[in-house]
Amino acid sequence: MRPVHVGAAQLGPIQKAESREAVVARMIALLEEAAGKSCDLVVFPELALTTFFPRWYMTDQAEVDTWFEAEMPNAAVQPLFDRAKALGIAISFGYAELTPDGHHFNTSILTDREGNIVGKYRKVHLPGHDEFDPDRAFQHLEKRYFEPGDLGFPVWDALGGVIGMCICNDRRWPETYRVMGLQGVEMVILGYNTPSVNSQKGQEGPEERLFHHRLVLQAGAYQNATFVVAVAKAGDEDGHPLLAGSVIVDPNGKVVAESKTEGDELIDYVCDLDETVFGKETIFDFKRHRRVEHYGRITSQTGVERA
Ligand code: ING
Repeated sequence: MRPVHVGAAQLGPIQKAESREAVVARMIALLEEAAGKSCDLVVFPELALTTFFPRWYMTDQAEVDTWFEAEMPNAAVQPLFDRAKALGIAISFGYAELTPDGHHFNTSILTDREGNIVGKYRKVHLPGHDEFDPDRAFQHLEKRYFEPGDLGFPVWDALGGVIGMCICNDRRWPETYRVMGLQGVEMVILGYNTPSVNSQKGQEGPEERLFHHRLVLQAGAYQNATFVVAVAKAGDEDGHPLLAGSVIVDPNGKVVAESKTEGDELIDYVCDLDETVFGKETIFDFKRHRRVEHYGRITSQTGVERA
């Protein structure tokens, strides 16, 4: 048994006018609830400190940068780090990272139980577009405000196992899980802010979005014999609905815990990392079954080519 009691701390909506301090207080309340359940790790959503600002078209870089954190931790989030350390709980959350040399990333971090940052990931698959698109019901300007991540898909030895991170749209791409799977990942933790409606296809609503959301998580977990913990920022942000559906998925692709609301809600599960071993030693024993001599297109091509 290698149990990791993980808490998925779903956040309800964060309005554009809401302060980071108010959000951090909500995160600490979920952390306290997780401590009451003896969680070892608490995972918060993507861009957990602010509203999903990529929905807003901005031309003034100074205004854009107000949504970013120039240091981590910083004064606004220090109370969260302090409380997590006091409770001996590792945490992970997403935020907009502005580096000292002026780069902008959609980032997540992982701490140890003493509040030290031990892992950082920068979102690789940026969805959306970089210029105002009048044909969309609403904007999704992640390609405008962020650069693609430059850290790859690392994993870390933490909490007695092998932990990896990704962010939101990354979960839709099988390469994300497989690169971590090829490093022996046993738990992938991720946050997401997913609009409930497709901005380019209005008839694609929450039911279909929820179907695709669960599909990719269950596939990623099963095909790499890993737990997957996916945590939403959910609910109506200034009139823009975000999908809930936070889930914990086991290495067989089964959903073992799921949120019921669109608000601040903690779900939790004791993940025995030893449950990943059977899949890794049998059906997904990569070294025994993979035939890399036939996979060249996956890294030599970006788009579709016939040759
Ligand atoms: N949000 C969405 C996501 O991948 C999206 C964007 C939704 C892309 C549905 C494609 C289909 O969940 C973020 N922030 O990536």
